[in-house]
This record gives sequence, C-alpha cells and structure tokens, in this order.
Amino acid sequence: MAKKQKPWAEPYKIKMVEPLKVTNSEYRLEKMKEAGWNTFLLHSEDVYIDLLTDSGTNAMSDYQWAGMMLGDEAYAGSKNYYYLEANVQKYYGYKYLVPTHQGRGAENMLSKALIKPGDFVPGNMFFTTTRQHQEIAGGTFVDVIIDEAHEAKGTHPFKGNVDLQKFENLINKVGADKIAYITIGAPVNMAGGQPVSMENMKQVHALAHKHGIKVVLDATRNIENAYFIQQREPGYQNKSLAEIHKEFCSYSDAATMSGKKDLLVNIGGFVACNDFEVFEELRNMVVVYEGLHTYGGLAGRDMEAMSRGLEEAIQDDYMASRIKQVEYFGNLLLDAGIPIVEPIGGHGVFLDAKRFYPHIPQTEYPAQALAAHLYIDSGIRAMERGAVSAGRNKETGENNMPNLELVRLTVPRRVYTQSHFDFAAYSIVELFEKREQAKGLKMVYEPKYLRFFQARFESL
Ligand code: PM9
Repeated sequence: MAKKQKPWAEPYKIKMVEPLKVTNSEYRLEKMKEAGWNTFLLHSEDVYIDLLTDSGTNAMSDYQWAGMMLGDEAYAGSKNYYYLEANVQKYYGYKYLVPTHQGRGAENMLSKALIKPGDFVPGNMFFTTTRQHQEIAGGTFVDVIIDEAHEAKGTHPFKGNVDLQKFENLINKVGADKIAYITIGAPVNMAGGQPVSMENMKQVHALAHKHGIKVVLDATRNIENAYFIQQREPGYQNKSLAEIHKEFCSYSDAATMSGKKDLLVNIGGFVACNDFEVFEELRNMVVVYEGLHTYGGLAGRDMEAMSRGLEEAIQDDYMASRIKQVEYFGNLLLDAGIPIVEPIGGHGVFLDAKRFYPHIPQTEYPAQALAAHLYIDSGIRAMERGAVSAGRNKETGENNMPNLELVRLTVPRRVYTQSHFDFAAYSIVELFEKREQAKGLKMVYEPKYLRFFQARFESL
C-alpha cells in the first residue's frame, strides 16, 4: 500500500476567537439587494466566511500584540520607526524608507515623484490602485506580462513573468526617456496570484538598466513570491526565504508596499528606495499627504506591529503553511471539477466565471454575479476581478473587457481553519450544480474612480 503524504499543520495555535453570525439565504438575499449586488457594500457582520480580501484581515500574533504596547507615540523620531527602518534594510535591502498609511499612499507618492505627464509605465499586468495613481500622475500603463497570464488554464510555473520582447518593443516604440519606470508585482494579484521567477526579474533589471529605466517593485506579497521561487526554481531549494526575498529585491531600485498583506498587520505600508534624490522627494511629499516622514500616517504601535509581522512573515515554516492552506482549498475545488485559475496562486483561489457561468455574457458581469450568488447561497464573501475591476480605457472611455473574468476567494492569513475551507468548497460545488439558473447583472451606478468598490447593480 502506498504511504500517504505526511499532512501539514499550522505552526501556531489559536488564543482568541471572534464569533460569526450564521444567517439564512432569505436574509442574505435582502442584504445583497440593499448592497446593490456588490460584496464590498455588505456589512461584515452579515458575512459568515469572509474571503473578500487578504488585505488588512490578518490575525496578529501575541508577539505583535505585545509590540503594540510598546508604541512610542511621539510626533517625531519614534523608536518604532527606526526599528522598522532597520528591519526593511535587513530584509528588503533598500537604503531609505518612508512609511505610509497603506499601499496606495506609497503608490500616490512614487507615481507623483517619478511620472511626468505623457510617460508610459510598463508592468506585469495592471493592479487597480497602482494603475489609478499612475494615470492620475499623467502616465499610461502598458501591460508587458507573458500571454499565459491572461489565460485561466495553464501549467506555467511563473505566469507572472514579464515578456521581455514586449518590454523591449515598448522601449523601441516610445523611447526609454518616455518610460517612467517598469513596475513588477510579484505574485501578480489580477492574474490569480501568479509568481515571477528570479531569472525573469534579473533579466528585467538588466534590460531596464541597459536603457536607464528604473525598476519599481510592488512588494505587497513579495515574501509569498519568494516561497514559489524556493519551491519551483532550480537552485533555490536550499536557500531560506529571507535570502531569496532579499536577492529578488536587489534587482529593483524602489518598492511600494502594502503591509496589510505579507506583513501580517491590519494597517500600514511604506515606500522604499536606494536613490537619495528619490528619497528626498518622497520624504518631502509625505508631509503633505500622509504625515511626518518618521510616521507616515501610522501610529508608533502600528509600525511596531509591522516590523514584528515582517520578522514572522519571513519565516519558512509560517509561509509554507500560508501557501499550503491556499493550495488545500484550491485542490478541493479542482478535485470537484470547479473551473479555477491554474496553477493555484499565492493569496487565494480564483473562480473562472467564464467557465462557471458560460451562458452569461461578459457585458452582464458574470464574475460580479457569481460573487453575489455565492454570498446569497452560503454567506461566503468573495470579490469580482473581471470587467468591473478593469474599469474603462482612459483615452476612449470604453469599458475594458479583460480576458480574465474571475471571482477571487482570498485567504486571510492565520484566520480560518481547514473546516472553513471544507465548508466553502462544498458551498461552491452546490452553486456550480445549479449554475444554469443564474442570471447576470446590469450596472446602475458607476463611480468615477476604482468603480468596483462602490458600483451598484441590479439583477437581470
Ligand atoms: N490590494 C486586495 O484586496 C486591497 C484593495 S484592492 C481591492 O488585493 C497590490 C498588488 C495590492 C494592493 C491592494 C495594493 C494597494 C497595491 N498592490 O490596499 O492601499 O494587492 O494597502 O494596497 C487589495 P492598499
């Protein structure tokens, strides 16, 4: 008899619990109507299992909570800032740090500092807030990710990689001086949490620097990316996540960071760089948008929790359990024949709404509808990542119609147990079995910026 594979288990235990409200589907249908068929507009107390996002939904450890009591709430020069600066230098390797209240605070400042109106900003697939700030600064985002990233199916181990030919074509077309920088997100959120290989990052850096173009890392989930390199890329199996992560960052000039993901906190972010002139600009700008450069919109205790979260997130055993939980959930769905993005990504499992609801055209927002139906059916909250999130073309005003029409079931860190995912998978299979009855949606209210957060819909 073949020996079973040894199961994995979390390297932590639960010390405090938060009760969840269990509701029925009639109640949830009412709540979904009130929320305009947008899961962002639900009240969280009406949600049973909340897989909306892994952003700021982390469970902090006793070590982090203890650190919260050591907040130095001085206006200037808090010791928690210097500890965070030292940890960012140690684990990311950048010379200069400016804290921000969260990732988009960093994106706002870096975009303003580096983009001139009319510039182009290539990147490995757009991210909603990142592209919005680039556009507000007068830039135009250009997608240079490999084609495989735009397909839900596939086996490519590093679907987040940049297509170097696409990047080079852009340089030849517009000229290097019209390219503000290239931005690399790793793993790629909108592609389903797909990682970038070290080799690709090295090549991007070499090509960019050959033309005097800066490389900016969106380091939001970069430690998760390091795990995929350790597991999948030859030559990295015996290296620690800390070593891999720092090497990866060494191929970039600056980074924007949402600490609300990798760094196991509920709020916080930063922008970091190696170039003193860029730092000077950011340090000057932060006092306008966020706060003094030694707190950037955060309390001292928040910076302490983020430093300590970084020390925990970089541990190999923690990260293995994080990604294996996502894999466990994804495999339950794959085994039941549910169409999801493959390979399974780092921070969540993404349902492929085009294959889940093939009878609903993309103009009727199948992913938005699927997220709403899942909530009504079982109290699970997910997020649309398709035509609604893709917004409109900034020149023509036409709706963008991305190839990927996805529902993201994001896994908060250290929050849910294996049985929550058993329940979630069972509920998704039940919904799949009655998929023919499902109807699409019509958008009835569209906000100007990042419409997916506040748009409202009606069922057709
Ligand atoms: N990501 C997420 O749920 C939260 C808001 S968008 C629905 O995935 C990347 C790769 C992110 C990200 C946020 C940000 C912005 C930048 N880059 O939310 O401002 O995934 O801290 O970070 C969200 P903040």
